[in-house]
Amino acid sequence: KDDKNWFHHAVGYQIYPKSFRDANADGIGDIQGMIEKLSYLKELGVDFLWINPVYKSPQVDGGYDISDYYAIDEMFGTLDDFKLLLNEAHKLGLKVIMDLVVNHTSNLHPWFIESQKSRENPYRDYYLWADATAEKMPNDWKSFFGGSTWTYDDATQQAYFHVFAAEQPDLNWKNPKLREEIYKMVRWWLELGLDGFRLDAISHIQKEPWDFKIKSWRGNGPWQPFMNVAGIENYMHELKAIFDDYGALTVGEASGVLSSEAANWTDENGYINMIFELEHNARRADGSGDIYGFKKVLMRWQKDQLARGWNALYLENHDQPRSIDAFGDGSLASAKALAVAIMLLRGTPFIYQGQEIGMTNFPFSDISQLRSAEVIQHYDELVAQGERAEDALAEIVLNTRDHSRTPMQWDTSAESGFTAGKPWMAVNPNYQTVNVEASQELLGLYKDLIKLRHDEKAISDGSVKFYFERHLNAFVYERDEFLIMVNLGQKKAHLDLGKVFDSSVKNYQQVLGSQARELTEKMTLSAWEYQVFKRK
Ligand code: TEU
Ligand code: CA
Repeated sequence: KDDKNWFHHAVGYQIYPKSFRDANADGIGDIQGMIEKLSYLKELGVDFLWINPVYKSPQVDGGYDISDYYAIDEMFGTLDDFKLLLNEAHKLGLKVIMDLVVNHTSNLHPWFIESQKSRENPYRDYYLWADATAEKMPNDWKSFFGGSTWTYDDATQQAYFHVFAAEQPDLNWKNPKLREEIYKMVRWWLELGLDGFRLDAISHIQKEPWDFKIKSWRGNGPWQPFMNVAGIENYMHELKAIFDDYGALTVGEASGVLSSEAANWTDENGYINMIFELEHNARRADGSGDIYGFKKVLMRWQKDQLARGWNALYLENHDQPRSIDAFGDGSLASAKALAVAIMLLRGTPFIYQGQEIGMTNFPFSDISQLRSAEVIQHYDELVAQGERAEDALAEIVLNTRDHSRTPMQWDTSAESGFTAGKPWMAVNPNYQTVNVEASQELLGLYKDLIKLRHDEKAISDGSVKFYFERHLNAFVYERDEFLIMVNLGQKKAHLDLGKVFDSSVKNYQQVLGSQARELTEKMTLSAWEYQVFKRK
């Protein structure tokens, strides 16, 4: 399995280190904790790990504000711990990738501290500065985290640019010296033995914030001026050359790259191996997921990258509420149906920690239980605008990313076996019934699905074809000799295969299913039913 397309039959597992396992009882997950749990991951059957940022950071944005790219934050351990993790993972045949966060640094990175000192400072041009006054920013662009993309700095009477928090100033990729520094760092980690990167917010690295004619509302929304802007291809080519040197595995968080353009990023000549699309996460006003929208987005990405290109598949990550509540109805049956729906599509699936045991959203009842700075800021803004505290809380709780950041639920012991101390964020009160020991049924299904990806060429490399595309909640697709049918809802789904299906239903046998069944021309799928059939 040493081919360069090894990721076609691989499955990734995303670890949010702060909440995975705390080995030294200070309440914060750490690298030693990850090492302790490698055997669990090996047994699950995944092939590689994506570890969220453990770099040195003031932690304004969960470690996505890096103050030293070459150091591990003390709260997680040391560089030696990290090397040990790499070593132990590699011994088990698990590859490891980390976030590459190079759209911005922390405002406490030495480059920015220098940059802020004067207009003449040699590091000034590592960031994006423009003339402004305290009252008037250079343009009307809006940051992802609310407010202007500019923060005025009185000392030099200019403003600096940031698409996320003010503590995350954007780097100036036009500066060749900056790029050299970044490339040196990328090589350094690959030399150390890291197997690749998840490229954070990579589609934002190119922008023209000095072009004051570009208004924020251009095309489909306020963020267009810094989403996949022309010129980005030069930087991506330079990065690709490094990735190629090391055979690095790369997955880009590249919002703004349309499904129709994605193959240019991910095919044989593309910059990276695959892209996380962010479109399928759309929510209704009540915070619940839009299943029909979910289906439509996934089908479009699958089709647009069928002739060329490759998908990254996921239900959850550290930025989204838990899928069992967002797209499911909180039931185990819904978690299982969602697992089958996503895991057998064409692409590389990523499982987010806790998804495999059916972890749920957290019943937040007080603002003090939340941790994400931008959510708390949003709450404060709502209250300042006169909203009642409970209404403001209800609004942010609908889709706060804190839902997915609570500690991993290992067992029924105190604090769910996550820590022997006091956890940095409360453990979900349902840990007595939702934990690794108690959730063997869902875990078993994930293991079966991973095994299918490893063993069946049709699932790893086969084609994909969809049926009943306009059905509101039945998700039906064919991967060569496999037929996957999932009811992503509580309402029965009546499907007349006889009308659309080319092959004879008699030639199929059940591989997996939420109940024993034969394939027939007329099928009625019950609530959250899933079926996987294989042609004999
Ligand atoms: O998220 C970034 C992110 O979601 C945006 O790039 C996206 O394009 C935008 O929200 C459009 O919908 C990543 C991390 O996953 C997140 O945790 C960090 O807070 C963020 O980058 C900043 O580094
Ligand atoms: Ca710890």
